[in-house]
Order: sequence, then structure tokens, then C-alpha cells
Amino acid sequence: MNTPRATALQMCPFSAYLEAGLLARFDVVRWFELAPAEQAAWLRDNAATVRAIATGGHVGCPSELMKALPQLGLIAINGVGVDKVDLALARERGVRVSTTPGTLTEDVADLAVGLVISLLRGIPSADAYVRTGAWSTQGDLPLARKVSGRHFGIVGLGQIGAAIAARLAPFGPVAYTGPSAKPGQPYAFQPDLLALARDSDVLVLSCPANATTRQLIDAPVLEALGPEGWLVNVARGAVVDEDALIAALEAGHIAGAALDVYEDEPRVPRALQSNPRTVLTPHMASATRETRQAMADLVLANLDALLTGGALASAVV
Ligand code: 8YV
Repeated sequence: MNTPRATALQMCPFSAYLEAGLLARFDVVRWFELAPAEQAAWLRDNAATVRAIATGGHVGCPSELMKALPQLGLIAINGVGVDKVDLALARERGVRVSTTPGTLTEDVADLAVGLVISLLRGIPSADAYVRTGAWSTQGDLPLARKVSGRHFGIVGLGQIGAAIAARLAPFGPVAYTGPSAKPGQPYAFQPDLLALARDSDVLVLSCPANATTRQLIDAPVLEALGPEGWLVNVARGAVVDEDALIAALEAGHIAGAALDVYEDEPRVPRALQSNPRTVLTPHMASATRETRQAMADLVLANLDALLTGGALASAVV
């Protein structure tokens, strides 16, 4: 007699490769496709079959769901953000949590640099200018702003922040802030965020979202960045007070913002979409085929460890 397969809940769409890997190992329930009433009904009969949750860093796992699954062994995050999973609750319930560290560092840093250049040189609007034929009828574009020689401030010099700093250093001086100075890093540590914002032309956010960093970038920080300062966010929307950002952009208190992440994804405030001072991307910093494959392999390695009782490849809990 065949042993029944364990069930995994899938919390968001994944690449075909990762979805095939999940199906090869589990009975997969596409949780994000069920209405709340269907989820409740499913849980009444099947909660005890669930051994794993596969989820995105931007989606995580609701605490109520974690509590409803008595046999849950692992929440495998396809990403590095743990802000949408209550790690203390997981610890309390004996649920392990894994992420995909190191797999997406380069991609996120590459996109951060792309956003810096796009923002100051106006590449997205220049592209539209050529495509719409405006070039031939309206002549040259207004002049953009120079990237080389700028002062860069990094908020959060973890693995990703350090990769961003290394890429930006050839353009101009880099300083950073965070809970403490990072030994061995060649960049200037500035413990005071307001001072860093004041001294930076471009402030790049690469810190984790947590209780300490929630709405860290508020009106005073944006004012310190100033009308000749730009904000780039590849961290989490929650790190920025989005209303204050919109107000600062509209009042010209900062020069512009390039954002890959938002407070309430995938909903993006109209005021950001229509503002000519913004460059916007849809949380795509790790979205390359190469990196998504590496992330998927690590997610599957962690799930295999759960099924075989081996050591998790990259556990955070
Ligand atoms: C991923 C992320 O795009 O790593 C993270 O925490 O937010 C992103 O890199 C997302 O989790 C994809 O599932």
C-alpha cells in the first residue's frame, strides 16, 4: 500500500520549474486561488495533512494559518525577507523556516544600480519619447542629471547593501547607516540616518523590514535628503512612509524616487504612478531566470530535508 503523500500549501504563483518541483514531492494546494470560505472548509477536513508551506518573501504566512496546521514542519520562503512570517510563533510551535540567502544578492544589487541610473538619467521617459515619435516632432529631451560623482547613502549594509555599495563605489563616495558599523567595510559608517540623508545625493534602501525599520523613511528624513536628493527602494514598502513620500515628491522636497517595492503590493498609489519624478518597477529585483532557478533549487533542497529528516540547507528558525 502506498503511503499517502504529504500536503504543501502554495501561497503564491511560482516559476513553472518550482511548481513542478513542488508537485513532484507533495500534494499541492494552490492556497492563493481559494476564496476565504473555501480555505476554511478545506482546513476543517485536511489541516492535519499539511507538512509544508511554500511561499514568497513578499507573501509569507498568516499567523492564523500557521496556528491552524498541527503537523506543519516547514515554511519554505522563496526569498530572503522574513517580515511576513512571525518567527517567534514559528519557534513556539516547532515550525522551521527557511529562506534563500545568497541566491538573489547580485540581482537585487544590479537592479538597484539600474534604478539609480534610470532615475537620474530619465531612461524610462526617454524610451517613451522615442517610441511615441515625440523625438521627431518635439526635438531634444530636457537635460537629465549626472550619476558619476554623486554621494550615495545605503540604509542597511547587509549582504545586499554591501553588493549595492560595491557597485556604486566606482560612481562616487558611499556611506551607510544601520544598527552598527560593519567591520572590514571600506565605506563610511554614519549612525545618524538624518545626517546620512543630508549628506547623500542618492539614498538607497536595502534594510530588512521589521519593527525598527517600519516607516523609517519619514517626512524629516525626506526633508534632509532635500530637493536635490533621490530615493531608491529595493527593500520593502513598509520601510517608507508612502504618504510622506508622495507629499515630498509633490512638493519638490526631494528630486525623485525609484521604487521596486510598495506598502500594499501589487496596489500602487495613483499619486506615485502619475508623478513624473518616479521610476516604478513591480517588485522584480530577484526576477531573472537564473536567480529564480537558484532560489527554487534551494527551496526544494529545504523541502527535501523536511521529507527525509535531513538538515535544512538554509534555515532561519
Ligand atoms: C522575491 C523578496 O521576489 O527575497 C525576498 O524577500 O521579496 C523577493 O526577492 C519574492 O519573495 C519572490 O517570491
